[in-house]
Formats: sequence, structure tokens, C-alpha cells
Amino acid sequence: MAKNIVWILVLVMLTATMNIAGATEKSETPNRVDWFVEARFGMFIHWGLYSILGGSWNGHTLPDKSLPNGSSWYAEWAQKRLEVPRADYRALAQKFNPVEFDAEQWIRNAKQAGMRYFVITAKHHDGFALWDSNVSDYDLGSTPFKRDILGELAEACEKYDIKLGFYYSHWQDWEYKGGARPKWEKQPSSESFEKYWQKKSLPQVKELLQRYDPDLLWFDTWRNASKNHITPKRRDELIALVRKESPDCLINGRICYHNPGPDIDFLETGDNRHPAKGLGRPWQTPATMCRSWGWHANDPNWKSSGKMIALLAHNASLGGNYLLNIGPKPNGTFPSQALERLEDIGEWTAANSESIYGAKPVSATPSWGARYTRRVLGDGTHRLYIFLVDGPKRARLKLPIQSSNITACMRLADKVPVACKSIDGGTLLTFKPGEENTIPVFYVDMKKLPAIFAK
Ligand code: FHN
Repeated sequence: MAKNIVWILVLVMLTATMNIAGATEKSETPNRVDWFVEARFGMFIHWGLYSILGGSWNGHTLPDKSLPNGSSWYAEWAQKRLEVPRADYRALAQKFNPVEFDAEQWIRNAKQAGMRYFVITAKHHDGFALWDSNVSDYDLGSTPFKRDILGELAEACEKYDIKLGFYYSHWQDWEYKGGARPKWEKQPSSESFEKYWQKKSLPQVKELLQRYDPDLLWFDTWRNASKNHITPKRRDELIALVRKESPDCLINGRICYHNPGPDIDFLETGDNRHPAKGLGRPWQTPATMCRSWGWHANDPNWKSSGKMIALLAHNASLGGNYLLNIGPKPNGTFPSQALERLEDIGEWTAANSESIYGAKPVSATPSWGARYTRRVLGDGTHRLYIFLVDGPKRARLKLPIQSSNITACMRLADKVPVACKSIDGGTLLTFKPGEENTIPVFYVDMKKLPAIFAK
């Protein structure tokens, strides 16, 4: 009898565990990348000496085709593309004094927008360290600004429960002899690069890990360009250093774009690239709000909030993250265009959070103009989220789900029911018009998930 009771108890416990597992659909083996996959949305910051130039130098503004390498909007490349002499560029350090910088304000802005991690350029290609480095005196310590920017940000991230990441340009370094140069300049020899690698790149990464304990490191290479310098051996040497110093710190695939290998944590697409299919492992798109990453005072190409929300939904539907960039001004504040957009996006993510964070991807796109994610609810019901990525003008959508299978269909933000009608073995949803410049999200609850949405 007692034996029977024990068995019943074991069965009850097992069933309870299975229900919880079913409800959250967590992978069985916890992985250091889990938080990243769940987070889906992060803030990227490009900030440094180039921010002082705002995309212009000596009467030229990017893009400027009168200069041989001037046709780019990327203001963080101003030193090279606008041909700023080395001494003049270095002298910008004396002007770097962002007295209005408020780490908590930045992190609050990220949090309110629904971003769950934050990545800042600790060192971009110009070689300038945004912290007081013991490795190089081309750093924050040589500016009039005697505060610890990365330390203040680390504290703010801790306070607001936001993961912290550093971008570190491990390959390109335009200041240090031996660092890689733009493609139109002579590249350092392998020996010279090795000196830079051992004396600056690796020691600064170690310093960042030991001093600030980041959750993520964002390295940067593109296409095949770094092939001669970032060999698999150097890639693995850098990975080994990070794993030794901080086993939980994530590493992105751009550590070696052409050959990331099996030991990185997630893939990074090209700039503003949104693939049409998932990439088979965690991945992310680094994306701009306008064309430039660093502050560009004359870049008018700001994307609408609706466009960026649609891109976030697109990536989430394919199991990818969206790392959205802001180029702060030299005084330490965010441009007003960025703030307005962060606010719109924040309203959307707050109203539609369950469709993004922790929701599973659905790679099928049976209806034009829609993207999907899904989850299993606590009672075993399947919930399919539908994003109308072309905006609120769309009035109807046909889904390959039998009406008899559907138990509820609502607009997610306010739970207003959606009219459903059985049609040709599927269901036709009819929507009421929504607000402009946003992406409406609906959900359909059903007893059984059709195979097409399980992919
Ligand atoms: O050259 C950089 C560029 O300035 C920016 O940092 C982007 C961000 O993805 N990465 C490189 C180009 O892909």
C-alpha cells in the first residue's frame, strides 16, 4: 500500500514537472547563451572621439565623393574617410568632455524601450580606449573627463538588470603600429600584427574582462577581409582568453566573420542584414537607426519606429536578436530622433512583450505580410502570435488553421476580439484599423498546432 502511494506521488511530481516544462518550453540543458536568446532586443552604442566630428571635417561631410574613400555615411570612420591627419585626430582626446553623460539615464532609456542588454564601443577602429587603460595611454585617462564611463555603465546595468557588453575592435586599430588598416592602406605584416595582438589587443580584452566583468564581448571583422590576420589560431587564442577569464561571457561570430568556428556563442549578420531564414544557431542583426553608427549631425535617413519594430518582429520570428544602435552626441546625450523612436518602440514592446521575449520562432510564412512566433501556455494550449509587419492598413489574413481548432483570437495589446470566419478549410481573420506607424500583434489560441507553424 505504502509502495503504491510512493509511486502515485512520483507520478504526480513527474506530471507537474512535465507541465511546467511544456509551459515554458525551455531547453533541457541550460546554456550560457539562454539569456541572450530570451532577451531578443539590445541597445548598441557607438561613441568615441569620432563623435566630436559628427561626420564632418575641414569642410567635408560624409558621404563625400570628392575624397577617394569618402563615399560612406559611417561617421565613426571619419578619421580615415575624411583624411583627418593623425595628430589632429589624436588631439580630439583633449576635447572629449561629455559633461552631460548620465549612465543611468542611458540604461533607463534602453530598459524603457524593452531592450534587455547593452553593448558599447569600448574601443572602435580608431584605437581609442573609452576607459582609463593600463595598456595604452590613448584612452579616456588622457581626456579632461575624469570619470569611469564603463564603470558607471556597469553599475547602471546591474541596477536595472540589463546585461552589459563591450564592442572591441580586435583586428582594426588605426593608431597602434601593427593594427589592421582600412583596405585602401598598406596592411601590417604578420609579425607586426602579432606584436599589436600580444601587446595591445589581448591585454586590453583581458583588462576589460578583469575590470568590468562584461556579459558579452562583441568583436568586429567582416567578410573575408580579416583572413590574413585573424587566423583560426588567433581566433582560438582570443576565445581561450575570454573563457579563462570569464567562462560565462558570450562571444559573437564576428570574432572571425569568415570562419567563426564552433566555439562562439552566436552569429552576427552583416550590418543591417535581416536574413530570410533562421541561421540554425542563435544569431543577431546589428542595426542602425539612421545610416551612420557614430553620431552624424547631417544624416537625415532615420528609419520610422514602425519599420524598426517590424525588423525586431521579423528577427524574433526567425529566432534572431535585434541590436539597435544609437550614436550619442559628444556632450553625452542621445539625439532627440533616437529618443522619440525609443519611446515609440517601448510602448510597443510593453504592450506586446509576450510575443517577443521567450517566444519560439516560427519560420513558416504562409500569409504575405505576416510574421509569427509561438509559445505553449500553462494549460497546454498553443498560442500563435501574428505580427502584421506591413503595418495597420492590412484588414484581413487567411490562416491555414481550422476554425474548430481555435479557442480564442484577440489583439494582444488590448484583448479586443478579432472576427474569425471559416473559409476553405482555414480561418479568415478580419482586423479593425489600428494606429499608424506601429505593427499590430494578434494571437490565436488553439488546441493543436498545425505542423506548418511548428517549424
Ligand atoms: O566598420 C564597422 C562599423 O564602423 C560598425 O562598427 C559596424 C557595426 O556592425 N561594424 C563594422 C562594419 O561592419
